[in-house]
Amino acid sequence: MKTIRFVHCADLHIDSPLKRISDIDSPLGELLRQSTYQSFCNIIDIAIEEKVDCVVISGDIYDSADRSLHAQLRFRDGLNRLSEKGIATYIVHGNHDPLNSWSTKLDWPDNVFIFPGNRVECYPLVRDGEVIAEICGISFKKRDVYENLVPQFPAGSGEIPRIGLLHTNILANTAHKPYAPSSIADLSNAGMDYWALGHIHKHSVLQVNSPAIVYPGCSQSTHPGESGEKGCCLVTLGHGIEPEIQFIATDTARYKTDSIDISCCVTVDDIIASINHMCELVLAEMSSRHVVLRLTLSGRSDLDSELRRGSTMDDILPHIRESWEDRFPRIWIDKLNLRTAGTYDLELLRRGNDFISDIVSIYDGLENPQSEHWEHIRERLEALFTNWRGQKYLDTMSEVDLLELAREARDWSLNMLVKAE
Ligand SMILES: [Mn+2]
Repeated sequence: MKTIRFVHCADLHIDSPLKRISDIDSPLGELLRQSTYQSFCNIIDIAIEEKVDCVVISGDIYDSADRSLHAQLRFRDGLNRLSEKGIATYIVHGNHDPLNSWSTKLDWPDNVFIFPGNRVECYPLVRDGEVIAEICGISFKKRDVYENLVPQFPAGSGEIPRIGLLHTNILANTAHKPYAPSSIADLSNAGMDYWALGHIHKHSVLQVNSPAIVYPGCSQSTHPGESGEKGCCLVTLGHGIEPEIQFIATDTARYKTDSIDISCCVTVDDIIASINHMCELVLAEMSSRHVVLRLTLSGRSDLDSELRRGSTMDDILPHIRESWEDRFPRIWIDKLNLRTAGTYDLELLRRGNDFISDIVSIYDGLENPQSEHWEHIRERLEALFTNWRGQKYLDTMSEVDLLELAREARDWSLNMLVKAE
């Protein structure tokens, strides 16, 4: 039995505008705007270098349903390069680029298979005149598809590898809109060897075999909420052997959130030096990618009150940005948050007999995760964290995160109260 090799990508969001980043300088803004297309070009390069049999794309090629002709022409350029090398491309559309907004005015290269939206279709993958695999899929015909599409996939003969292409939200994931919901059990019983999924922007292998169920994640982050590496999967699939799934980063810009403890800093210059040091480390870690960094200053420091005075923080940020302006690849500090606290003696405040000591004792009570305060807080927060819209912007919080947040709130309160005395 022959093995096949293919590239699986999804959620390219070509020509996505910048999201949730303000006041970025225009040369870097342009680089970030190009990053979705650059990443797609990198995927095409990998497919050609690796001499794969085909490329499968599991939806959200464009960022919006009113896709620009520009984005479509660029996408077609990439497919042309594959077609010239005899590499077939199989495409389904997702909620961001449903078929009812798909341009019919363009000619697509040979060997490009676009799945219809009204039924599951299966196309053969042919090598040297022989059918070596079958690729089945269905597109979103409109944006809001809330039915489970998996039961429509036909059973196969079991003689050649089969790949299923689908833009879907695995049922349990409440962080994303429940488009075309399905479950691991549904997918496992559909007679596929590999499920090439799209929609969830974080790469994950939900099942390694029988069948493999894979989200490659988006190919390029488009906002600070999507941190970490992004790319595609290079897959080797043969009947009766465990699939080999290799994630390859293709992104050209990356978003990172980090914090710096400034408790050892004696002067504002020390803080600036620490931030610059971190920028240096982050650039080295990102190996030739542009970086958007969101930083938080933390720790107890005598500098706390100085940092909170007047426009100190507003002055530090442009100063640092300016000093990194000429570096390439670029690094940009998108936000500089302040989570520091003063160096007051907490024990002394606790022993007092006043409003401040009451505040400290309330927060001391929160140190016990079983306390009834927490029960109230969790009740209030639940709706926010189980809602898909809330989850899109907020990470799930562990007990440790909540305790950390409570301490932060205590420090904020005490900073204001102790200073006011
Ligand atoms: Mn998407």
